[in-house]
Formats: sequence, C-alpha cells, structure tokens
Amino acid sequence: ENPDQKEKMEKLWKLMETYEPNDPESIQKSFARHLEYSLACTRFNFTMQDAYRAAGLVLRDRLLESLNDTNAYYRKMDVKRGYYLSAEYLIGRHMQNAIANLDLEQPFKEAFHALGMQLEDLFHEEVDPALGNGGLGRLAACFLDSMATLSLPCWGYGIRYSYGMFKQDIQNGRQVEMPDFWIGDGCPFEIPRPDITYPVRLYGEVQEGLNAQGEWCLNWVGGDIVQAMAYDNPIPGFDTYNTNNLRLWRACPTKEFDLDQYSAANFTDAVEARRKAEDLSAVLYPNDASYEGRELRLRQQYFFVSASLQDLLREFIKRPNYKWSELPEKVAVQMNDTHPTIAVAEFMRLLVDVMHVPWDEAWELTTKCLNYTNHTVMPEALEKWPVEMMTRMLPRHVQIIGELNLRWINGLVAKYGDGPIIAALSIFEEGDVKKIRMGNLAIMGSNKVNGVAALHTEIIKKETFPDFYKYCCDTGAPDKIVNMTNGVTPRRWVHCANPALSAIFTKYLGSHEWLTDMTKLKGMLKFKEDPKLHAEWMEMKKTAKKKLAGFLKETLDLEIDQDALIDIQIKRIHEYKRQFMNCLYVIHRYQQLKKMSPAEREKVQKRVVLIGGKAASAYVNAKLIIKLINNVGKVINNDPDTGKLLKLAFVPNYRVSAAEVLIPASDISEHISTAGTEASGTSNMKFVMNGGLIVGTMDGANIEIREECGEDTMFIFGCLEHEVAGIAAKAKEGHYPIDSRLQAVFQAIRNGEFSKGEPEAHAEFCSLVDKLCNTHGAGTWDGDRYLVVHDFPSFVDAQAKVDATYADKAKWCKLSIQAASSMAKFSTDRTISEYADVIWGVKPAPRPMEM
Ligand code: BZD
Repeated sequence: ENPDQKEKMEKLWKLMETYEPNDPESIQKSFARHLEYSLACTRFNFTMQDAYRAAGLVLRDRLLESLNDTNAYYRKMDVKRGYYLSAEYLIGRHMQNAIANLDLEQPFKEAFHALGMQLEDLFHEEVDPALGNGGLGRLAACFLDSMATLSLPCWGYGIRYSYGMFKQDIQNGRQVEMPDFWIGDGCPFEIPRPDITYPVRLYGEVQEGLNAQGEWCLNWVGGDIVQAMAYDNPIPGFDTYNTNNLRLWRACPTKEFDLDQYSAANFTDAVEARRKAEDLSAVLYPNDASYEGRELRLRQQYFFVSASLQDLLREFIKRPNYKWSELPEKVAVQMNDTHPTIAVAEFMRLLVDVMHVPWDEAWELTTKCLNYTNHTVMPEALEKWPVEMMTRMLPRHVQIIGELNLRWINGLVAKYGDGPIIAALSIFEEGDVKKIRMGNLAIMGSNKVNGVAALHTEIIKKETFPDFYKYCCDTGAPDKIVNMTNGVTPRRWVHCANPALSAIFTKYLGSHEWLTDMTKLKGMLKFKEDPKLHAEWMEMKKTAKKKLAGFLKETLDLEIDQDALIDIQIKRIHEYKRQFMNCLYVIHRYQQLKKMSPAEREKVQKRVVLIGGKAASAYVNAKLIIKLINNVGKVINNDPDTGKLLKLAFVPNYRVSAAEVLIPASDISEHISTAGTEASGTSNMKFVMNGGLIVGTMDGANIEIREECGEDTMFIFGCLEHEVAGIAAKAKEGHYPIDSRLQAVFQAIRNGEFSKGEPEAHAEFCSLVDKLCNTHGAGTWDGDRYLVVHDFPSFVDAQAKVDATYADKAKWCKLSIQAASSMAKFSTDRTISEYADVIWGVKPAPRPMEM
C-alpha cells in the first residue's frame, strides 16, 4: 500500500525476476560464489567436502526458487492440502536425487567434469540423513517424492533429530552402537526458519476460567513451554515444476528468559532448564518393533504434532473469510502409525480451546480431516500410554480423551448393550496400570484407516481390530478400513541407484516416461527373450556387482567372485523376519559342500550371501543373531574347501546409501517372514524393480508382487497365514519333527563349531537353538513362535530351486526382465494417487514454469 514500499518491492522484483540459469557455466559460477562467499573457502584451496557443500548450496538456491513459487501457486489456487505426519523420515542422501528431479543431470555433469570433479565423488561426501528406523520411515520418504512428482499440494511434518539412527559398528562380531550426529557439519539442503516457531506446552494444569468472549472455559496453564522451530527441506518433484516441503521441527528454549530466575543463584539452573528443552528433539528412538513407554518419546510425539497442527491451521485461517466448516475441504492429515495419534486430541484442543469452535462441530471436523495408517500387526508395537503419565504431561488432552470416550461408550452401550465389545473398543485399557490405547484413539478420530498391503489390511479387519471392523460394518461404513498397498519411488531406487538399468529402459522404450508412468515398462516384455537385451541386461548386473564388490572390499575387506549368485537379506534384524533361518540354511549349505568330493563341488552354484541390518539396542536375541552370522561367516569364508563356493558376510551399518549399492547387484533376495507377520515389506519391491528375484513367504506385499510378475518369478515356501494358528496349536501339544538336516545344523552349533574359543558366544548360540527346540513343556510353547523349524525344509527346497533355475542363464534373464517390467503397481506414484483419491481428496496442482 505504501508507495515508498511499493517502489522498493518493484526494484527487488526486477532484480530477482529470473531464475538462476542452469547452463554448465552458470552452475560453475554459482559454485565458485558459494565456495568463497558462503563457505569462506578460496577457489584454490578447498576439500571435496567443501566442494560437496558448495554444490549443495547451488542446488539449494534452485530448490528454494521452486519451493517459494510452488507455495505461492498453491495459495493462489486455494487448493486442498495434504499433510503427512510422521515421527520418521529415512530420506537418505539428497544430492543425486535433487539433481535428477530438477533435471540438472547433464549440466551438472558437464560443469563439474570441466572442473576436474566426478559427481559420484561429490555424492559420497554426503552423510545419510537417517531420521528413521526402517521401512516406515523410508516409506514416508518415498511418499514425499511421489507427492511432489504428482504435483500434489502435500507437505511432510516431522522431527529434526540431532542424532539419527545409530551407526552400527561390528566389534568381534557383535553390534556396537555409535551416535550419529549427522548434523555436525550442517546440511546444505535444509533451510532453518527462525521466523517460524510455535510454543508447545508440556505439564502444567487445567484451570476453569473465562475466555475472551467472557464464556466459561478450561485453560491449560503453567508447566514448561518449548519452542518448535521449523527447518524446511525442499522436496523437488520429477518432471514437474513443483517442489514441496518437508518441515521438521527442532526444540528450542522459549525466547523469553524468566527474569526472576535471572539472579546470580538461579542463573545456571535457568540456563540448564533451557538446555533441557533441546533434549526433546535430540535423538531418534532406535526401536522399530516394540515401543518403550518412555516419557521423552511421548513428549517428542506431542511436540511435533502440536507444532504441525498449529502450522497447518495457521495456513488455513490465513485465507480471507475462512469458515471452519470448510476445513475438511482444505485439509487432510495422514497419521503415520500410532506415533502422531495424539493429534486426535490436539486437533480437538486447538479447535475447541484456542479457536472456540463448539465441541460437536470440532469433533466432526477432526474426524473428517484425520486419517490413520497402521503398519504392524505385532501387538507389542501398538502404543499404549499410562494414563498417569499422560495426565501429568498433557492434562487437558486426557480430559478431552475422557470426554470423547464417554460419548463413544454411551453410543456403543446404546447399540450393543454392556458386553465385552465395549471394553475392546474403549480408548482406555483397564488393569493394574490404566492405559490409553493410541490405536483405538486413532481409529475413532479418523475418517479412513488403512493397512499397507492386501493381506495386512485383511488381518487388521479380522485380527488386530475386529471389533472396530464389526462396528464399521454395523454402522454402514465397512469401507472406513481400506487397503493402500505400499510402493517405492522408481526415481531413487531405479534411476539413481541403477543408472545402467535406467538407460536400458529408456533406450528400449524410446523415452523416460516410464519414470513417471511405470505401466510403460510393460513395453519391455516383448523383448524378454531378445538376446541383445539379454546381453545388455547381464552387463547391467555385472556393472552393479562390480560396484558392490568395491563396496565390500572397502567396508569389509572382503573379496567376492563376481560370477557368484548374489543372495541378499537386508532389513532390521528381528526374529519374525527370520535372518536366523537364513543363517541356519547357510550352515546347512556349508555342511553339504563339506561332504562333497572336489569334483562334486565343482558343479555347485557359487553363492555370496550378504545379510545386513540393525538390531534395536535392547533386543538381545537380534543381537545374538548378528553375532552368529558373523561367526558362521568367519568359519565358512576361511575354509579352503568351501571359501570359493560359498561366502557369508554381515554388512555393517546398513542404511539407505548402502541399499543403493546392494539392491541393484542382487540375483536373489530373502523376504522370508513368518506368514502374517510382515505388514508389507518394501525392499522386496526395490529388488524386483532392479531385476532381482525373490525367495519369499506368502506374506505382506510378496503376495501381490507374485500376482503381478508371475508365479515363476518367485521362489515361494513356508506355511500360509491361515495355517499358522493350527501349526502353533499342534506345536503346543508336542512338536512337529525337526528335519534331519536342521538337526545336523543344530548339532554343529551345539558342538561349538562356530564359537571356538568363545565360551560366552557358545552358550548364547546354544540358547538360541534351545529356544527353537524348547517345545515339549506342554502349554508353554512359544519357543518357535515364528515357525523356523516348521518352515525350514521348504526353505531348503526353495533354495535348491533357485540354484537349478540360475543354472539356465537365458531363463533366469528372461524371468528377471519379466519381473522388473511388471512392477508398475509398486511405484509410490500409484500408492500416493490412491491416497489422494480415496483418502485425502487432494488434486494435483502443477504450477506453470514461470509465475
Ligand atoms: O513398515 C514397517 C513394516 O514392518 C513393514 O512391513 C512395512 O513395509 C513398512 C512400511 O509400511 N514398520 C516399520 O518400519 N516400523 C517402524 O520402523 C517403527 C518405528 C518406531 C516404532 C514402531 C515401529
């Protein structure tokens, strides 16, 4: 309005009206400028790390232009927005992905090549941001990539942990956890936003009082206030001008310094209290399967949920003449697992207490805006917080939850009378320690609830939340629970991780359209028997294996035969994922080789078995399994009879960047969870997209991958989900027999063949084996909870079939092409389109190139 101001703005606008140019020379100039003026290096004296940082800033400039213009466009179009709330994002390295998605591969390559640098070397300088545990966190990251690529107005919200997933060191075969202070040198891709902060209250009490309108109300007062400060991470889409945002919150002390405390005696206490506030976002809990009822964890959850909801509501009320009734037309929120489900109560609190929306209307808005994804059927992973703890920390929320539950139970009793279904559906779990069930709160407060693969969604309906499902059906809403089969982004997992394969697809299909429409890959099927393609395909695998060999040499000083079949199992270490069974099989294979004459051995397929993954630090058995794998590997790899034919190695510190090297190189990967335990799995999809075949159980997304790719592309074994209960019941009575080959493996372990000179390890390994065999104490059976003994024989058969099939190179190659070309369903572009259509009602809003 002010003419003076206007003139200044126009001047600035003129100066900034064009984007940073993207020709190689301009990129070089930007690079030199950042080296000198942002990093204070000279152009003649800088390290590769400096070069990486400067290149990162070159990209950041371009990301910011796109992010700002995309935001302006979304505002102008007044679009409905989606918000993904997740305590974890396993984003992995930014640089290569940003270059690809900004369509800068060619000019960047040229620019840096001319300066005597290889892009690959720059990429290696980046530490992996590992703000997640495993599949759930990586899924969130793939989702962000697809939301941007589909030009959907969707943001992610999460926590900017100072320490991400621990680094795994292996010492004497055992896992040792090291802190991952990933942010130590700063990350050139993030944008700190000291101007965007929200207060978050913890503890305190609720008082009756009057609101601004003079009406009776409840006020939450006292306690501690922390500030949540925003750090923005631009997420560029591929083949679109849209760039979305991942906004991560860091906990900071409140800005105001309590003057009373500012006396000589209390000064240090006051500073200490402020420092403590920062603990909130200090560290990611490295537990991926069972929650620990730690108070700090609940604080983290509330902290990021409150800041995110405040932020998205602020965006909503910025709109001129907003009406609360329009909220569901403008906002959809997705809660990633139960971790952010305190959002149900916080949304109510913000609407009722802060925005003065009447209770009933607020509840209607809440249940229209929020949605919940379940990622697990393991009962030990469903979060339940003690009422006592939550009442201390979030007194107002417990009141709100109490009121919601009262109304909910009254309605249920009116419908069903007072029976067991009431206790099952209550948000509160009675018992010695009264608890709040976050799963129940989430389902009640959500518009849609989803599982992550077809089988998993059925299990949720029938076993995890059967009473809710009954209620949904009884109230005419059976489709409140829907399936959203997971996916992965082909940009990172094919194009960036496996450039040779990406080039083959683009060449045979005549364009790179497949990268945004994976159904195009079907066009490869007509070449699946083409010898020319076979040659290129095998060359592609060779290239990937060569890279893997370099990686293994560097990290483990391990030499591998690049003609060997590469067999990989990489995922969190867990009994249900059965790395133990894989290891037992390798021992069996070793024993078979040992029995053979040298001439017989010649005929055996060479194999390199790689197992990698982190164990939760308190998970004793998972850590023992790591030790066993390492010890078995040591024996096998150093045995001159077998060393050339069979290798077993534990890959330390498995992480996104390691996956990018491992996955393209695999011939076979293992997805061998007990049927009904793995909700989906997502690395299975990455492997197949890269032309690897799967040894797997009929579990999670394996079932759907097999459906898409054809039965002949997968080596299936093990019992089926519906058989598990019967097998477990029978096992309780006595036990199914232990296969003689497995007996021999157990015997070798008990004889100490893999624990020579290590009495402690010997006792530990025996305890693992004993547990599996400990089945005869009637009624106490759970030793083989995951049916390792039961499924072992069919696992051995499946592995034999792998060897036999691999012997026919042309057949293998055909199956590999067939499988990789049939993976359209498992692109997160498909998954996210479904979320956008079925759950969020969010539409694409591609922004034009120039605004
Ligand atoms: O989520 C995983 C499931 O185990 C996989 O089957 C599935 O594919 C992916 C994605 O849907 N779950 C997790 O990764 N869970 C966690 O990481 C986690 C983290 C903290 C607390 C509890 C679980």
